[in-house]
Amino acid sequence: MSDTRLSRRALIAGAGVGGLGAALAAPALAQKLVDLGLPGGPSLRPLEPAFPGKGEMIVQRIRPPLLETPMEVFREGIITPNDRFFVRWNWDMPTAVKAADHRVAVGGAVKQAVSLTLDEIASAGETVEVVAINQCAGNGRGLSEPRVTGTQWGNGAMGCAKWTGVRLKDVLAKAGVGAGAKRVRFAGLDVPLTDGAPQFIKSIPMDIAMRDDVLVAWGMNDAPLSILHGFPLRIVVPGWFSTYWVKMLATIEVLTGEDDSYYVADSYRMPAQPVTPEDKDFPTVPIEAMPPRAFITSHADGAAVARGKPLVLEGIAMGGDAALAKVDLVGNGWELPCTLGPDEGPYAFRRWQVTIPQVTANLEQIGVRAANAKGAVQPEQLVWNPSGYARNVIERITLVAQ
Ligand SMILES: Nc1nc2c(c(=O)[nH]1)N[C@H]1C(S)=C(S)[C@@H](COP(=O)(O)O)O[C@H]1N2
Ligand SMILES: [Mo]
Repeated sequence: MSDTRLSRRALIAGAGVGGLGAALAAPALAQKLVDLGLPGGPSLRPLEPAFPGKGEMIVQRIRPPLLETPMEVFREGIITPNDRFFVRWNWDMPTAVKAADHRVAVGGAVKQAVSLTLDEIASAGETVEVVAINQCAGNGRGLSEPRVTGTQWGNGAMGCAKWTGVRLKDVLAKAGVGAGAKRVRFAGLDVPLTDGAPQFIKSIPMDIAMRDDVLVAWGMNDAPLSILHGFPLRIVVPGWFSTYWVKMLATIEVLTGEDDSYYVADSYRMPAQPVTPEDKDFPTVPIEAMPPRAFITSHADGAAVARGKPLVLEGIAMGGDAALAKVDLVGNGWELPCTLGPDEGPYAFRRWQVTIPQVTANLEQIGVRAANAKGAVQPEQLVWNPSGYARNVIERITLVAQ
């Protein structure tokens, strides 16, 4: 039996109840700290193995959980293991979900509103697997200068997994998309923590919703989704920031107009043109497709390297919403092309490697610059914005010759 069928079976039969309960309410935090190197604010965070199904994670917030992946995890491969994958919930997170009772309501501008069981979702169409990066729109926000508000993430609010599910368009076909459909909106089971606060609901344009690789997914790296990652079902939009990847999917709603809900119309938006911290009134655009990024994973900032010897640098890169085209090592007056590793598809991390023939002095402020197939290239300077969204400036480190 293939992995795919196994994970489908796990969805329908095996994973009856996903639950966290007490473990999440009161994790006992030990005292191991990690320094995220955040300028202009507190930079130390607890490093904890205390969360269910998780190894050591950087704790940004306990409840609802905001857990960041330590950068060394990205050394190991292009797939981020489930137990080290970052976690983000905007509001409270249900801690028990019963698969047998779960339904996904498909309504709005449809021919026939339906309420689907997990079995009906799993058999709505062909099972599809996509390797794709799930990256928070605020990833790296804590590195912004000047400082911005929001979760002060380092660069570990990202991960790459193999997602298994059915196409969203096949699920929509169960209800039949009605005339004049413009967008498709998703809601999960989670509710706001305070009365009157907006529910976390998000929508995507119809042409994106109908893409062959946009999924209603139940599998993450061949395991059923855990509660933290949205058991039993989540939306996967490869190439787009994960704010659209709604977890614990409960409602799919076809809209005939623009979406005026808070998290689309008012939040998760960037200035349409670059602004300064003094600018107050400016037009904004929604954060959608991801730009290219690259990271050195073989060496941390300030690491010692051997003088007089060749130096091999390694890391990961992503194209964003298009395939990675190239990665160059830059800084110190160089521009050295990097060799790319195996290609797992346009939306996956890809490894890169480069050899500096001989280290003669400190390597000051070196970085790697990714470009994608659409011609987007990482900028030299941060394009600052008030929420620190979509960071993709070239990340720099200094290596000390010894
Ligand atoms: N139901 C639900 N889905 C959600 C969210 C949420 O708060 N509720 N947060 C979104 C945001 S902002 C991010 S970054 C990703 C995080 O996905 P992960 O926890 O699986 O890494 O989930 C997205 N889907
Ligand atoms: Mo996010």
